[in-house]
Parts: sequence; C-alpha cells; structure tokens
Amino acid sequence: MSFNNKKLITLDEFTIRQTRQFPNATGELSALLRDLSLACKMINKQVNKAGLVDIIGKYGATNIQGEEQMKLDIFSDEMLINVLRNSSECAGIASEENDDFVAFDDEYSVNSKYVVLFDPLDGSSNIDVNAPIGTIFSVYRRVSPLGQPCTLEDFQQPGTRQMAAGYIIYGSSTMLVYATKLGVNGFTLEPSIGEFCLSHPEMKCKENGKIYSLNQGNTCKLADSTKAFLEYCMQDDKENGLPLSHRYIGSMVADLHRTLIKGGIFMYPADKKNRNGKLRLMYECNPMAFIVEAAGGLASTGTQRILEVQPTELHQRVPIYIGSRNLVSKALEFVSATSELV
Ligand code: P6P
Repeated sequence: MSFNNKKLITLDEFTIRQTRQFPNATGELSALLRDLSLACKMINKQVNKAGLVDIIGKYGATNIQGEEQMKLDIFSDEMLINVLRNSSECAGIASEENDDFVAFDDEYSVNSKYVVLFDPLDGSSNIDVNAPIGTIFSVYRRVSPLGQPCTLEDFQQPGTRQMAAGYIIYGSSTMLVYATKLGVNGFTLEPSIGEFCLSHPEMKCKENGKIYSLNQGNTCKLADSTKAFLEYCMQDDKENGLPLSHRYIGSMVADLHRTLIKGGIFMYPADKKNRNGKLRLMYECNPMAFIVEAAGGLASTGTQRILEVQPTELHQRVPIYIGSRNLVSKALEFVSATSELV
C-alpha cells in the first residue's frame, strides 16, 4: 500500500505474508494479532486524551461530560476482554486486573485454539506525569481439549511454549512490537489512517550495552551480589567501557523498549521487601523474555532462564535481568555466584 508516496506495509499485510511461509498455517494467529491491535488502538485513543478528560481520576470520578469515569487500566482491561471475547481465535484470557482467568464459554470460543494473558496498562501510575505506558500480551496454544472451556493449565505454561508475545507502547508515537518464532518486528501507528505500519523490521537486541536500568532507590534492600554488579556498572574503567549510563523510566514497557532499541540491561531483582522481585512472570516477564530472546538477547531470574520457569500460580512474581546478551551474562557472573537469600 502507498501513502504520501511512501510504501507502507500494514500489520495485516505483514502477518498475511508471514502466514504464507507456512502452507499449513490457518491465519488464526494473524487474526488474533489483528484483534489485539484493534483493542490497543481504542486504548491508545483514551490514553491520548488522559490529560484532557480527567481520566486518571479514581474510580467513580466523572469526566467533563459528567459520565461515570473508569480508571484507565480498568477501561483497558475491559476493552481487551470484550474484543478477545468477540474474536473467533481466543478461548479465554488472564489479566493482571482479574484474580482468576476468564474462560469464554460461547460456542465459537470453546473451539478456539489460543489463550491470551496480558497486563492491560503497565506503568499506569505514570499517566499523570505523561510518561510512556504500555500493554503487554502473551499468546499460548491451549493444552485442554477443544470444544470445552479453557482451563487453568492452558495459562500456566512455561514461557518457552508461547506462540507469540508483544507489547504496545503509548509514547511519543504508538508502537506495536511483537515476536513469533520468525523474529521480532515493530509497527508504528499512522494515526491518519489508523493502521500499524511496519517501521522496525527484524529487530535485534545489541550484544553489548552501555545502559543499566533499575530502581536505584532499592539498592539498600538488594542482595550483596546484586550490589556488587551495580558497583561494576559504576566503576571508572574506560578501557572496558565503564561506567555505564543509568536510565530508569519506571514503566517496564518503556524501559524494555529502550533496551531493545539501544541495548543495555533492565533489572528488577529480588530484594528484602520483594523476595521474588516485583514483576509478574506470566504477563510481564515471560512475554518480554520471549521478545528479547527472539531478538538475540538474554532473560534470567538470576538463577534460571525466565522462559523455563514452570509457573505455579497465575500472578507469581520473579526477579528479572534482561537485555543485551553479554551484559546480562556479566550480571549473572555476580548474581548467581552467591544466590544468598535477601
Ligand atoms: P518501581 C509499573 O508499576 C511496574 O509494574 C513496571 O512497569 C515497572 O517496571 C515497575 O513497576 C516499577 O516499579 O518499584 O520502580 O516503581
């Protein structure tokens, strides 16, 4: 498709081309990605208005029309559930905003092959300071028999079993980045036509990085081995490219997007307060680990590959060290050397 004399490849065109590479592919995963992108375009519309319609208000706040105002992350959760419930490709969802998974029990959904886990609006506490926020999603093929509602086992699969994973970042531009076993590709929303268009083909995570990213305010609570790695990052050793620069936005999608584009390491380690770290395995760490590893990076809990963690509960947390392969490997020399409890 051409637009403004530019050759544009929309998300739909791209996924159809990818499907053609697999003669037996049915296009169901492409249709699911299309549904997810639709929900995120609608979320994007509300996020962009946030400063104008007091949408960041507490539950029950009213906007300028006097309508009952939903908190933006509840709105985003509802939007994703409604779109996926009406999709013919999704049997059910699990979300940060819902204690239990939601099985769609209509006649179409019980025969759908996939389940989706998501954090509908990660980093939403940053809305009132206009910092980038995002939606994170993870797609699994269900393991329960078709024809019946999906089960908890469909959701509690290790990250290696993901069929696709991605995020939408609502920032200076709105981008959708998703990975399958074919690789990682980024699409930027062209608002005038309402289409995500290919802008970052075949994304790769740099092997080395010059940025380390964590909430430095937690240092006093960290294990000595993690503190030792931070000391390594901050030492004055120009021959080995040190010190590194510190960047931290406090929004996982934004910090990970920078790490994917520029290289570096993002960390949310275990500490005395968060003994398993803060970030959730199933809809934050696993999808991001799938994307970064598909781009050539590494993602670890400090003692094992994130994608190989066998889930035991839907909302479990794990520590995470993720990003440029060589920098994460360096971190693991420190962290796994003394995996003392904090
Ligand atoms: P802290 C946002 O609340 C979030 O879930 C992630 O997006 C982000 O990486 C992390 O928490 C920030 O946590 O403790 O540094 O504010």
